[in-house]
Amino acid sequence: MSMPFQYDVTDHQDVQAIKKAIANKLMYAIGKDPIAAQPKDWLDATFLTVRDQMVERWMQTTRAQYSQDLKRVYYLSMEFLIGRALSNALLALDMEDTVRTALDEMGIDYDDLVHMEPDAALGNGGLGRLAACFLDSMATLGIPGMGYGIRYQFGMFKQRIIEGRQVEVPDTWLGSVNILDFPRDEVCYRVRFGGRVDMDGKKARWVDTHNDVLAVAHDVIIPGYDTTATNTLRLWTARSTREINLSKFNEGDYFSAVAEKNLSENVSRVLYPDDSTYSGKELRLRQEYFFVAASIQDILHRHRMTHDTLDNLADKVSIHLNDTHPVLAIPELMRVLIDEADCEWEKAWAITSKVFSYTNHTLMSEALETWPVDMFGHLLPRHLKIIFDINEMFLKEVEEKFPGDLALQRSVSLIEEHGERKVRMAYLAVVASHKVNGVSALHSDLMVESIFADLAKVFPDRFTNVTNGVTPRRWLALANPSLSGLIDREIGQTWRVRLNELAELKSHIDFPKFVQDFREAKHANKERLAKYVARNLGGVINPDALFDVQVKRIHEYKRQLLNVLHVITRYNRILRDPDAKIQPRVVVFAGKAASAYRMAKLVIQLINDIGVKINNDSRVGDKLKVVFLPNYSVSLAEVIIPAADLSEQISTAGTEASGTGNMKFALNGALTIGTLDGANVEMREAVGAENIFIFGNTTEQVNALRSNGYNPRAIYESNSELREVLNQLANGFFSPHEPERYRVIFDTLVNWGDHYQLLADYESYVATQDKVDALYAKPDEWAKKAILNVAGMGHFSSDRTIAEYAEKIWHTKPVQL
Ligand code: F68
Repeated sequence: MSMPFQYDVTDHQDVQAIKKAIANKLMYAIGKDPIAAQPKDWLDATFLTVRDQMVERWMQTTRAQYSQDLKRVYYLSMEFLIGRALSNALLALDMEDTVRTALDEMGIDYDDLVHMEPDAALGNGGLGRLAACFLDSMATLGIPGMGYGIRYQFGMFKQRIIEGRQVEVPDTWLGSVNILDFPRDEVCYRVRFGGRVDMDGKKARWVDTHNDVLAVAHDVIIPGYDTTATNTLRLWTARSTREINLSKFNEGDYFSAVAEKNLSENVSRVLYPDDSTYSGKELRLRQEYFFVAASIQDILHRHRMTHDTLDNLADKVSIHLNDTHPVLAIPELMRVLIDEADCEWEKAWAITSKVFSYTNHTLMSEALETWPVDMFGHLLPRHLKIIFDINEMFLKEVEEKFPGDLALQRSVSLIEEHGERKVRMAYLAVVASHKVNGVSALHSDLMVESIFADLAKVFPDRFTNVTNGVTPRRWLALANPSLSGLIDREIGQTWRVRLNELAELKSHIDFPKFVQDFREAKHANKERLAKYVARNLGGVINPDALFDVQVKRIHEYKRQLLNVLHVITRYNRILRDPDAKIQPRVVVFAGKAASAYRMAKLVIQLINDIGVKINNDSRVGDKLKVVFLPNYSVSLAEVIIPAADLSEQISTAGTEASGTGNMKFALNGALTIGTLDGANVEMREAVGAENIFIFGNTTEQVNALRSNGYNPRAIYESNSELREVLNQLANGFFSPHEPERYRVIFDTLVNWGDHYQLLADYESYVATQDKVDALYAKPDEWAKKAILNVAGMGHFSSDRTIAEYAEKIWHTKPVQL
């Protein structure tokens, strides 16, 4: 697209100043002569230059936050999936054009440079990315917020696909660029483990701890968009309390001297790469306590700098728990208040239960954390005692409200008593928080009907909903310049901070030129993805085909397999009638499987196997291609999502808490094919039922099948197309060298109950895919519906989400600058 009057939007003086600054950084901070500098050196120098600009804003904001004595929000999360920082910072500071020109004049390509930055992949999936979107929105809205997490040495593993199988490779992101973070050696707290407790009334002395470790802070600046407001993400790294064990060292045993140091520093070594089942490992419990213990000390330290009492803590501090992973912050705050700040138990509890709030992200029982009482008591004896005390007080309250209901008491107890005794972390979170929220309307309803049903009887007003959102800065402005530029031309640029303004696009579907330009923007993004595929996989995909995309963690409940069943169905149809007209499709998959999740890994292998078969079948040609893109990440998502025509959101109804990919796709002009699950339900409301492809059973129908008997084999027997597909899996059609490879998938679906009810939804899914084809054959009608999706996504900005948290839960106000 060429603009008729292109003028230089960058100020010449700014460009010269930036050039000089980058050259200075290159010489004086990196120590490189520009003639000898490598691309990485230029990246670092640019980073440092941009960081200087951020630091001024950062200090201004920090000073204003202190002087206005505002209530602060602390967002505790084991995961922050922030992705690349440089391009995001340049967007926030409105410096992209200036830096691009400056680099260009120095012979450096801006796009090459920003793409060199590795992702900070300190998270698994949706939960971690949500935390990153929230930081962006809190900064942009000026809410005094701070993220606390762990600075893992190894983030989310890198995924390689070797002979169709996932292979995990360590992610050594810290080895490369890490210029945005400020190490704070002086911000350092001791975190204790083990030992025993000497009681003195309700107060205790926690003594004889061992394997203590130091938590050292690293600060990452989080710039707000189009505001001087910035926030901080503080990540903790473990450092041994003794650099090396001197006595062992002196005895000549160098290795065990160093081994001890390594052991204690293991606590921040690696992110647990599992988003579906909690590990139950002691190291994980250590990680959880490590980061909350440091965070609580830091929070109280900051409070005490400007207040001489903890009595007003709940007026000045809100601590938000991102799932149950940081829930140990509750007994930790109680411990500090009682044992160290001489608070009475009742007062400590009054403060604690006003400070905390908790978000639940899953209803799946295998993901709910419960820690064996034995392990817990061994590692955190004082905290276990506090939890027992909280439980005693709480069960008394239950007895008062529901006298004699022992079944209820057993059901809501913080300690699971049958089998090995376990601490129920989600229950502790509910009992100690003043608000508990789910992440979509449906999920929040189900939450109080299922996992928290009995707790909701005790605390009916505690539960609420805050539907997720995504930041439009990264997920539209940065990821999709073609569409962003077009939207700017139509409605101006302020949608970046007021996403509801996208609704103005609705009336523009009547302008053929706009519809045409919209189609061209989508096409450009599809070409960009096709190039990526050619460069990274060597395959050719046709940008004129329908791009049908499912990218997310690989999990049975997300039903990538249902998608596969449809792909094979299409393949069979093509072979059965090679001359029939059929809408060409490219079906794109990406996502990581937890390393121990056998079925998820097998699904990855299956996708690759069917890809080999279908993509190399000359009878199929361009009609169908299957692509598995390795190593799904934030940066890869930024390339894939803008290129999608169709977004697959096909989880079994009632299983996906919200989904946030669904929002990113629709915001980028894809139509959704989805079940009535998670936030899909609200997206349908927002974009209009006629602009989304909904199929399959509802949550009620899913539950009815579960309780009244579900017979997948009967479906298998009665549907011939489905039977053919499943037989191909059973008989090795896609794995001729190992015919038994996918029999377990056949059995899971046909003989072992098909827990996620793929077969129940198959017919409806395939019929809906046929409707998708029919609509795609009318490109303008398709484009208009896609535009109405973009226009309807205003509600799903994380700015709206954060504004709701601030008002309903945190009661915080923005800083005045
Ligand atoms: C990570 C670690 C553990 C132990 C358990 C779960 C996870 C995790 O990553 N969970 C996760 O991503 N949940 C997702 O949260 C999103 C944000 O709320 C939701 O949109 C998704 O529906 C939900 O699955």
